[in-house]
Amino acid sequence: MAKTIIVSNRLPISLRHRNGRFEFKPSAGGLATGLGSIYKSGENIWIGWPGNTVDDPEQRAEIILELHDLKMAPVFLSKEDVEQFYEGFSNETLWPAFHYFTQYMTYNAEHWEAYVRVNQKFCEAILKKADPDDTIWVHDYQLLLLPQMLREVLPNATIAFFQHIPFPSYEIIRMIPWRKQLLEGVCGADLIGFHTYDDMRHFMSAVGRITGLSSESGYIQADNRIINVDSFPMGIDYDKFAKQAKSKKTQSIVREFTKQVADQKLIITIDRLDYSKGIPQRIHAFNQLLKEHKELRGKVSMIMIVVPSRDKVQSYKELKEEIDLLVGRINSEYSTLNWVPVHYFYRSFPFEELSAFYNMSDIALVTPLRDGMNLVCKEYVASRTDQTGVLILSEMAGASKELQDAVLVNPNDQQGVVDAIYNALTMKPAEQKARISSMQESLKKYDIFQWVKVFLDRIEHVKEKQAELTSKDVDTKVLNEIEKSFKAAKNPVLFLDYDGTLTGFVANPNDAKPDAELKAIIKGLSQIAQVVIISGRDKDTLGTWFKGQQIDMIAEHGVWVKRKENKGDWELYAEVDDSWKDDIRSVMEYYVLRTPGAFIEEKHHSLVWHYRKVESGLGDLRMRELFSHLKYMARGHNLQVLEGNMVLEIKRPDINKGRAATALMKGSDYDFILAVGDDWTDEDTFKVMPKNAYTIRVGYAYTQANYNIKSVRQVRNLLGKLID
Ligand code: GDG
Repeated sequence: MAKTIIVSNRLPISLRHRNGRFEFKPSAGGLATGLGSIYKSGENIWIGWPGNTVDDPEQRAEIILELHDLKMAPVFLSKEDVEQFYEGFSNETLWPAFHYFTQYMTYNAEHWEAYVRVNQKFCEAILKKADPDDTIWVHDYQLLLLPQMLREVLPNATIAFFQHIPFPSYEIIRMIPWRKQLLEGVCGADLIGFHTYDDMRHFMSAVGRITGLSSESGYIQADNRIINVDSFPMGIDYDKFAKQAKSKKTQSIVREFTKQVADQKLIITIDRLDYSKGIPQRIHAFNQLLKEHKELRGKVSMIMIVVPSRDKVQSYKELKEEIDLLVGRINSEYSTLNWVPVHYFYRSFPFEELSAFYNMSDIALVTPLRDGMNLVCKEYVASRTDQTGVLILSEMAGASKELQDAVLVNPNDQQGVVDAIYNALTMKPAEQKARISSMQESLKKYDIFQWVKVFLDRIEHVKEKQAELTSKDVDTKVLNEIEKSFKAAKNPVLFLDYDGTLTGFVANPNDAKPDAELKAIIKGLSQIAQVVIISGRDKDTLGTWFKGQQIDMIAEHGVWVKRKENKGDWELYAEVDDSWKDDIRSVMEYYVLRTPGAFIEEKHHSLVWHYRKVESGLGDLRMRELFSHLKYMARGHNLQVLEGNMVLEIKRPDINKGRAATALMKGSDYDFILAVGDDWTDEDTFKVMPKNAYTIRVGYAYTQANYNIKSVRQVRNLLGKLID
């Protein structure tokens, strides 16, 4: 049976040296709990770094055995790997970039090489355990290259990726010299998840701009499959926090702690040591509060827990020094014999004590400058057994998108934070309860278990969608069948769209003229079958490009036709009334003036607004504006507005390729029909084809056609095979 493999940089345990021996300490983190039911069942396994370097082969063997019993497998990293891959590229390049701290980014080629090397190490460790149809769920920014590395060896595996930290704007991603490799690495996955919609939007935009892959409504179209990108806001183990807060143990700690702080109001802050968490800014705001509101001195204090982290990285060392200094300054300025403004702890606490801190604090001040999600704020809400308390939450944390009942602040707006704390201190209990209980409802529903379930269900959904598409793939079997039935036919006809089908897209439509290979294919086919080029192009262009070829041509989606037997001119296939054009053209011209790179193409029966050469993003924006403008006008003129590949076209609704193809086939008895096209205009052709026709859509989009084919190259190969 196929199994599930969880992969993350760190295993959900810590390996510690103690008196020459190793000890494992399990991690009680949210992710480890949420995934517990997954990796502990059946043959499933969690692969990752145990968090310490082990050089002795005997010790390694021992660790492998012990971890095996815990359903884990280690990836051993050398001291150099840790310095260059983990502290280096992961934490000095990617972490600051992804949190918008570009001033801390380093661009070190050696670190990059180590990143590639260690991702490869992970890949090898996984390959030792994985079977071709397993599901592999990769976590976080340390392993961005891994999905593609795995895909190359296990093309049919189910690979998913979730990023726990933010994904920044393209403007930041483009600064990284290895951006393309990183994005291509992630795109090896079938499902890519982020905490918020903004993260996913940024990712899709970066992929489009940097790798050139196109995407629509959360689906990226890769070469031979679709990739789903979606947002999955991670939850916490709600019941665990709610239960712990009520437990005897925690309540006795609460009593003991509160005795020591008397009846002061308490503000809790808990973070890993990190510049993204906005710790100094928070101390400044608290300092300002005490300065502005003298009456609060002696009555409110802040409990500040900073969990040691990455203290070997220079920027973290400096941050620690800055925090020490600021806490020293505020405490020395305001403390009295029975009151200190900031109770500062640079260490972590056991779970029961953490729970007590949440439970006894009147306010949680969670003000990161950037945070993928932030679980501390959710844990605070879950620990409020009597539903009082106020959560002050930064707009820059992913959690703020869900927790709209928190008091939301911009962490850079010091006065805003000061005012928020003041308001929180004076907030009426009824309002506190209304806010906390509404947040509790939502956190209960979307807890970590629900998150895991939704993510895993989505993986299945993507695989089903992919399967639907690949079942329609023109594979060798289908190819042989088409060839065989073509060769047996006495009266075959081929309807071939031009742009995107016989030739690729280029920035200037006039540069897409047929090359020597294509001309030879068309010539070869025309000697053994009836060939119909069916295109949206204007008749003059088609006429020039295929001059001398023994083929039929349908131009402008069916307005004009040129039959090979009537050697002469083009015939009008549809009556054309173009009195509407002047009005529409003037509107389109206005959008050309506002959009550098856009231009209008005039066809006999339609006007086309092209934006392929417009700055990406701007083109889309203007197209949407023009679309709604034209839709409004179209009603008056009885016209149809259609969105194509980087174009917006407005035309008469009764003219389409389907109608033209039907007219052309009338009276003939074809015993083989092939229709190939790549966009919505070709769907009209596919729709009217008889049941026994072979209809093929280029690219992996949903279609009425019977088959999908990967690319123009493949179309040419198919046609070439028919001539052989
Ligand atoms: C990354 C992303 C995203 C803290 N102090 C103690 C303690 N903790 C626990 C908290 C909480 C966890 O650490 C911190 O989680 P956060 O989510 O707040 O932050 P990161 O570590 O930066 O996590 C973040 C997360 O991944 C998940 O996707 O939310 O945005 O940066 O669970 O409870 N636990 C104990 N004692 C402590 O003193 N026992």
